[in-house]
Amino acid sequence: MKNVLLIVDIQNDFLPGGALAVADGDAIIPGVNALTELEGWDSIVLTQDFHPAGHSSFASAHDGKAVYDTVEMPYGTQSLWPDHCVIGTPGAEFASTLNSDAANVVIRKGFRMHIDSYSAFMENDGETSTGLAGTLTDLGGGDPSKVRVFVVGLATDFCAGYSAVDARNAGFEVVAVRDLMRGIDIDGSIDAMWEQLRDAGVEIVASSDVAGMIG
Ligand code: VGL
Ligand code: ZN
Repeated sequence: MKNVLLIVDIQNDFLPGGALAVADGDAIIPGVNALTELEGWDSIVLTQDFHPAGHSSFASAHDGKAVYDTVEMPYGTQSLWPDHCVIGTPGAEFASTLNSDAANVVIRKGFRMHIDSYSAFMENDGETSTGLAGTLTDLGGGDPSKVRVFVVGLATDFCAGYSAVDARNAGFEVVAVRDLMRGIDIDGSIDAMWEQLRDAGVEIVASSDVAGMIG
């Protein structure tokens, strides 16, 4: 079994004071850094939400729409967000306290003007791959079931959660590290995501369990 640590969107705009702040988002950083220091990872992947100015997922790009409203896109319903993680701005950068140097792969997502991407694997149209599934399948010698992806990061109910679901859909073993995730919570979306993760066959563990699993 190959073990991969997938660190989702620990960027300034998702931390307290940021444009799309996740409550307590910064509280997970020491624990995430501690995981990066463990021996035994075959790959450490960072995702970076990375939007051009005026991105179609921003409420500001739609006349008469407010943050958290939805719009119909050709690919389905899209939630609208404050402007965040705009390419070239400090908000798009990784948290300065994150041990980002530990990662050998960085996946940028949401950089196409007309498609948002919550997941590290698939953009919101459900068709456009980020390439990560191929990279990790290669790590397993062509067999995704030989790769286990440990998911941490932000936000539980959006990018981290959908990354875990899509990792299962791609055939990987998936572990969500529950105390190293934090959510946004729109109308119960955190609880709904935990249910979706359990239904998808994602294993849910505490960060203190991880060393024993990859050792
Ligand atoms: C995210 C909403 C919009 C996330 C990113 O990282 O969970 N959520 N863009
Ligand atoms: Zn975004």
